[in-house]
Amino acid sequence: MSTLNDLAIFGGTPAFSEKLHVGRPNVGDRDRLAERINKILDSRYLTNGGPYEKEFEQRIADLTGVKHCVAMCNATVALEIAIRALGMTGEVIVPSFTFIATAHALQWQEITPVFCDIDPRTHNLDPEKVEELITPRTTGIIAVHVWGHPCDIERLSEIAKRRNLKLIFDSAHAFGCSANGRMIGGFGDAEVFSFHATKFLNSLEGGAVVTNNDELARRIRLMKNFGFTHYDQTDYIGTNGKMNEVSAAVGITNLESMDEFISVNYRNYEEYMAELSELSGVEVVQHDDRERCNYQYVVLEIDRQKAGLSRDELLDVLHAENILARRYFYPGCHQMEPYRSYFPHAGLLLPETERLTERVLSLPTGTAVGSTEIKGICNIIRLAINNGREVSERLRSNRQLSQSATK
Ligand code: T4K
Repeated sequence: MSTLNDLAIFGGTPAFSEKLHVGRPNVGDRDRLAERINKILDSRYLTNGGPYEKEFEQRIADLTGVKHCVAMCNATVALEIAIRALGMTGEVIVPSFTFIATAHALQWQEITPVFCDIDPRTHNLDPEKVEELITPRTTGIIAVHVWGHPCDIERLSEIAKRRNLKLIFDSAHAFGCSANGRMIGGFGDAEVFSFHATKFLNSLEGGAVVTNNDELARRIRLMKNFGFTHYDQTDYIGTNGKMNEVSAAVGITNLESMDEFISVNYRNYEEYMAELSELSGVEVVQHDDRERCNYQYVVLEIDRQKAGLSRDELLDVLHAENILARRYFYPGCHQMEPYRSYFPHAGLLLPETERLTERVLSLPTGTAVGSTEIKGICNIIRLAINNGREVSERLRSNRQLSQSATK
């Protein structure tokens, strides 16, 4: 591929015959998994606190160095339960630059998510802005370790303590990552991991709350099982947040391949860095090599001025080649319903979020992607960016032509 006419968006053949996805699941040893699934079927113990669920919880607790791990059916329900168990009410401060589940877990319980801006260098909550948003109705903060990069845990913890607020970390991206050398999982009142198919470690669907607080762990454990304290007795409201045995078996099996997943992700990330770091207008978001990281996300920031074309134009170019890059996270939560209608002016307080959501692009990585694919993806990005203004111009005139054809 060497000229713009070779690009699929301008009539060329797509570079990949099969679609390349962001979020293709990492799959561990199939034989081990099959053995475990057979054991589950033989035992006829499929869910409700089975042996694999318990083993998975213990392994996560050991790996993160946290006292309690409560496995759940997914991270959204885990967040909802942690929020309720901590007694959050009224208003809770969250980033808008996150997956919508962080905000929905609050609104679902009629708690108002108050969207806070981020630090453009880290993409995480800006503690100074958090402090400005605290009102008498505020009961907590939910911070997100975006891309597995730790938030400013120290300052957020200090604010939470001083202002008497609960603090949860949404660590959906951060399993296997560290902050100042300590594994993520033991910070704040509780942290929540996601083991969804697209995550670094998957259990098909799954999540967990981890905490060092004994009483909180006890409450969360009851809440995920309808609040049952004994046969035929509930002490308070609960829901169904349980992880089934097959999910736990997948989680355990994948844990055994964790080092391999990290090394593949790291190799991919290094390769993207080497291929793209010199390109004007493209910045590969860097992971901090001093911390442990799962390297699950390869994220670009596209500077429209320098690149000559916008993030969305580059996205169109890539999609035409069957490279299904994703705009994580676009738009900000405050731009999605119902928040958009509830808080139509929220954007005024979120300038960094609004700027970043227009620039970010996640690229395919993980065990389904190798060097050949990365080279192919980067060749296309280079061709498009090196001719940014011309690509942008041609896309604009193509859009105009198709608009006038439909009139
Ligand atoms: N907090 C944060 C910060 C999060 O990022 C998330 C989830 C949560 C909380 C909530 O966690 P969970 O309740 O899900 O445990 C995807 C994931 O579904 C979602 O889990 C994730 N964040 C988010 C960042 O990405 P979508 O709607 O973009 O997923 P979807 O279906 O478009 O899949 C993404 C790509 O992955 C597709 O192009 C295809 C590929 N894929 C997906 C699945 C499910 C596969 O190749 N195989 C698969 O099985 O949200």
